[in-house]
Amino acid sequence: MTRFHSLQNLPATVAKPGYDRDAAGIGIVHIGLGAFMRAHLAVYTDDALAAAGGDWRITAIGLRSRDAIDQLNDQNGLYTLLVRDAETAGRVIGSIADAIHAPSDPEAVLAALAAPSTRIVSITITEKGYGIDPATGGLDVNVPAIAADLASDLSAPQSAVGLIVAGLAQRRAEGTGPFTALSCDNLPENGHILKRLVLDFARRRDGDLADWIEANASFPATMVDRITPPQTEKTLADARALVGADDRAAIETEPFSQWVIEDDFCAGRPAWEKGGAVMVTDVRAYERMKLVMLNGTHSMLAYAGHVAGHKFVRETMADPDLKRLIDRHMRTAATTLDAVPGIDLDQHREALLARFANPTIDHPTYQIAMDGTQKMPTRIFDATLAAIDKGTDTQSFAFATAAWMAYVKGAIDGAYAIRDPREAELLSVARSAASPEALLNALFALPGFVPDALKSHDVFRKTVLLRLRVMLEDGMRAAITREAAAI
Ligand code: CS2
Repeated sequence: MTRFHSLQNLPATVAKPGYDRDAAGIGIVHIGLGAFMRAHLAVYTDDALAAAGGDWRITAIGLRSRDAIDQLNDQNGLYTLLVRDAETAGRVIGSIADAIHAPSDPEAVLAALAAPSTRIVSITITEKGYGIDPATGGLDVNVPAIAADLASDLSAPQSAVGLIVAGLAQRRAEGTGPFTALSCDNLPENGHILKRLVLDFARRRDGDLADWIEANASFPATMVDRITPPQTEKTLADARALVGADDRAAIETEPFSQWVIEDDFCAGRPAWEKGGAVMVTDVRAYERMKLVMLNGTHSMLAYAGHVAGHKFVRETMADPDLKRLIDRHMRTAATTLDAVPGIDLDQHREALLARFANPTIDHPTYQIAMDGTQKMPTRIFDATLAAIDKGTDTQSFAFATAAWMAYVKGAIDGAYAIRDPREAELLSVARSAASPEALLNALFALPGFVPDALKSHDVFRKTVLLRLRVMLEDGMRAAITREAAAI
């Protein structure tokens, strides 16, 4: 079968980009070439180009493996997006022009960041890619890529923050205007966090540069949402069947998609609202809703589900007891929220339950379980503190916290790897814990992890310990059944 690389000879059933790719210039540099970006930002941009034109095609930058980069470049940036529902629909996305592997071609990366045509630098690097110091919220100078960049001449930055500062420094030196740095990751006030880290990094090197960035560049916050499982052999086989060629960059996703964006762009932006994006002045309510109702529930079901033997999210929804806990978690999370403009939280919960149950999506619980030390604070602990403040129920947050601890214990017993940037620390503090209480104390004591107000909250600790004891002594299955029976 020929390799997929052009829009010619595509079956009529496959939607194509609605614009002339060659006529549209590049205006976005995107750091982090994962499946999520290809199912989200690249699709909104494809729609914006079709509806309103402009030079907004994307140069993608990969910081780690070069696989996705080679796959895309061998296909002129084209790839198939499979949308999984009762029927699987296929669409070819044309918004990515090319891709660069930063470790092997730093000059090309800096040239792209400094190019006057580049007006937006967007990023999807997951929570751990930002180099946030969990204790201060500032830059973590102990993160190897950050430390290396701070000590270097920035000719080959390894971190996203380093790349953004290097690009802005070169633009300032060359008299080119700033770009907008656009965070598209699951962090509360993600753009504002990015701004803080970029200014922290720049100020450590050049105070004038930091002042220039603060005065000229913009860092809007965004809420991003689309469940995007990893590419599998089935993804590739279905894409081949749909486009009639060998597409190695195909990805799959769900029909639902949401993007709420703080409309603060210092050098213009694509008409993303033509693709359904919502432009607002304040994203915080939407972000909080997303982080605690979707991502928080994901973390709870991922730890309980993975330890109980459920491979995919849809399987946790087919488990009647766990489904009750999932519904409860969303309801509990919703009680911690203030009103979200235009959103009925009950309808939102119903829609989330349907998305999680989508029988055509193989979203691994083990994938969601990754990076717990980066996810639990914003998804579970912040919500717990909000519930305590509001005097609402925290049982589900206690269950989620205990489930994460049971997941860590399972890794100590060798069942699987934890997959967490603080894995070594977790294993060393937890390995010697001889009882559920000792394990809880050791994990609660992890520096910069559990907020102090929660660490010292005896009632919450007790409710976590009660559940952890059942999980470790009777097993996760028994814990899920007992918890569901008590609702
Ligand atoms: C998931 C998210 O892996 C995870 O942590 O909770 O990737 C989630 O699927 C997306 O945020 C959905 O928009």
